[in-house]
Amino acid sequence: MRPEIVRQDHPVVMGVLNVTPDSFSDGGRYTDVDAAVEHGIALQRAGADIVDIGGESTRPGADRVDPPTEIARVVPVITGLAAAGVPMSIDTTRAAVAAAALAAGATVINDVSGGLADPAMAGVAADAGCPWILMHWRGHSRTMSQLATYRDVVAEVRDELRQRVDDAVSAGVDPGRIILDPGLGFAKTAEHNWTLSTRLGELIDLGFPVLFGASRKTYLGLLLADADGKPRPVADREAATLATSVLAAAAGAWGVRVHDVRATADALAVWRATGSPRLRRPA
Ligand code: PMM
Repeated sequence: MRPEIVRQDHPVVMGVLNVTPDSFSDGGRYTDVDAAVEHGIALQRAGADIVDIGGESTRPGADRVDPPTEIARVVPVITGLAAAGVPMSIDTTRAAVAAAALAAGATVINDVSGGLADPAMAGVAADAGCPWILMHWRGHSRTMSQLATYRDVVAEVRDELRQRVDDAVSAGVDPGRIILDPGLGFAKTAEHNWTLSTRLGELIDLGFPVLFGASRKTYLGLLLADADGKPRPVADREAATLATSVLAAAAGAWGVRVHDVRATADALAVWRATGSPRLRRPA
């Protein structure tokens, strides 16, 4: 296990490796095990501290896959990357998938449902004693856009994440292994994402490391829409993603989850070389 990754003091770079046919950015590119393992190794060489392996797309409207399919997608890739010494998280909402991934060599659970989707997940995390990323979530991909209603998105995300932490700790999870994530784009409109980005410090104030996952998401495409209102294509949102990563680091985020690891590592190197400046927050 690598619980020390929770205490790492520079922004952790988490590289995305989806072994799905339908994820919005890299879907279909790494369904072949060898290609996926090769890409995972390349992500580590490019500067990823950890590679996040996902076997089920969480893009809005995506259909669910059954657990054996999800396991069959991720386990061979995790086994190959573990043999190459690449640290990995498993991006799943299912306890059975998490357990299989940990047995194959993953060392962190990345649960976009924050423990809500599968009541057995907390037991797996507690037994493994591994870091557990609890993301803010209100429902599966098919329904989440209807759940994007908030009076104060930051206050509600903060309160709901605090509840997820309380549930995890009651189930025996070590609070020192918990990482939180605002869940950009999950039951959030573009405006919600911007508000959460602007007030990220209020989530960091909960006292847990915070992971920020903006990479190539729809709200960046909308920000950069052309004169006809056509969103910027996924592959052309990288410069905007880099800006979000540097700003998240400056706000005090523990880590960023990104597709282009090398560009992110370069941008964060510039941030560090200028003294890791922190954003000043209003009093
Ligand atoms: N976003 C996606 C998938 N997994 N996990 C965490 N912790 N945070 C995120 O924001 C997040 C995630 C969706 O993006 P992808 O399809 O590029 O993986």
